[in-house]
Amino acid sequence: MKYRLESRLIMILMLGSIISLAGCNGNSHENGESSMDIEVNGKINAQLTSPPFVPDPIGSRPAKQVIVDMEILEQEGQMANGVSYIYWTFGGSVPGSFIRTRVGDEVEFTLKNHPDNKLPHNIDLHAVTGPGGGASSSFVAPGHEITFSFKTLNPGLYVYHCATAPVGMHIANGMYGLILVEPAGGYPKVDKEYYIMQGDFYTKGNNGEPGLQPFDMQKAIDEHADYVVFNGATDALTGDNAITAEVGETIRLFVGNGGPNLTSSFHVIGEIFDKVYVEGGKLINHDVQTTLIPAGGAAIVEFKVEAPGTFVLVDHAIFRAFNKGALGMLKVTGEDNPSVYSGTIQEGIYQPEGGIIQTMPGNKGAPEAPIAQSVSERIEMGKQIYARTCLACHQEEGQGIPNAFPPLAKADYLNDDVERAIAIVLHGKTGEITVNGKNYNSVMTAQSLTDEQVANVLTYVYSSWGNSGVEVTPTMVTKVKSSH
Ligand code: HEC
Ligand SMILES: [Cu+2]
Repeated sequence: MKYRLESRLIMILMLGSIISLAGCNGNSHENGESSMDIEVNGKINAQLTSPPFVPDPIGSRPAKQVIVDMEILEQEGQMANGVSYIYWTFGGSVPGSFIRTRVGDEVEFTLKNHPDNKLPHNIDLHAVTGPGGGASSSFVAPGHEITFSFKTLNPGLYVYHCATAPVGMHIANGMYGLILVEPAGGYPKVDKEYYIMQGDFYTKGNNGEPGLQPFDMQKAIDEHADYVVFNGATDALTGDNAITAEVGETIRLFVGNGGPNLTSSFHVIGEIFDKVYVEGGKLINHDVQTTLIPAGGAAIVEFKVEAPGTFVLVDHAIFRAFNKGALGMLKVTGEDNPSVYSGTIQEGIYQPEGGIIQTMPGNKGAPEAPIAQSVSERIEMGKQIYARTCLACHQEEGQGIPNAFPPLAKADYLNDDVERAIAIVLHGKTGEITVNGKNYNSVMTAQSLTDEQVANVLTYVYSSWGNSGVEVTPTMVTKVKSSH
């Protein structure tokens, strides 16, 4: 039911952008007129950086044609000590590569979907004035690339994210980042700049449960986050990964919130923000303790570090910081400044003693697919492969996702024809099919598995969730393979 509601919402959103397309010719933004008239002068390749780093400031450069080349990678990474996760990324990091432009630039954006990826993706940049923020022009299947262009009309700090259905799932897996549009002449100079983005994650196992943790759709819908983190992982900004500065330096943080669900109460323990560009826009607030960053929003905060020590970045919804990972560190070195602060300075004082995240044993090094000696071994091995390869789409209990991924549980299509199912896993499937009376017309990409692995995963599927219980052997897989 809830899923269906979601897809109806997407349709309404899409309809909305079609209507707005039809309803207005040209740009109705307050300063659209003048920014649209800025002429570009030459061409450059955008410097893209992974967090916590940002590209060089724009300074006084004139508006140019800016070439952005972004590759989507689906890859396993570490969420917490001993806990891994399959992240979907823009450019190989969470958040995705930082893009830095100035107002009036013409961005020529190429989005590449790596051939090893399993899913189609796209990009919606909040800095874009146009239908779907580019999403409707950038839908790209694995092994393809697509180019679209836009002019940056409004200065500010903007979120970009994937907007492919199920949208929430793509965002929850890490598909977001920031694009900065500097005003003409750039922002005032500071000594250090960093890129930080909060995100909430939903895993099958609870916080700290070791191993490869699949995405949990129901927890995401219920907004029960297992992890709330900066830059995609609990330790992305702690210990050796801390950001650094020296006493007396001015710091600018570009802070975004990918969500998908939670609003951030962004705070640096022991600092006061001298300036906050509220919501990443033009309005500047002064002397701020904690700034709100909505899901799908951003803020720019600036402060000067006057005393040495470790300053801790948190979401001040404080259980998230100490129990779910929303904690980072800024290490400031230099001379004590007793006129500002003269207490005991202890590094790491705020490390979460909640402990689970820190002490879970690693769970790496499972041997590479050995040969199953019995049906029960085959099912056990198949279960692992399912979790790694199929679960993202067909879901934990094989229930699928309505209108997107067909069910495997009690699926007539699956149970009616074993050889057809083998062929689908080997070669992928496109075109309309009917499963349990519902139509699906989507793409399943071919899975790169050995014959043994295909046999194991299908045997697991057939033995689960009320299916027929057939054993699929490697010989059967080899036979189907050679008949194509
Ligand atoms: C990227 C998402 C995705 C992944 C990963 C994926 N599938 Fe699919 N699968 C689909 C889609 C979409 C269809 C429907 C294709 C169509 O509409 O033609 C489908 C169809 C099927 C079908 C036939 C329809 C049915 O419900 O019986 C089977 C069987 C199947 N997949 C098994 C698997 C197995 C086993 C794996 C893991 C080895 C897997 N799939 C991985 C998306 C995926
Ligand atoms: Cu995506």
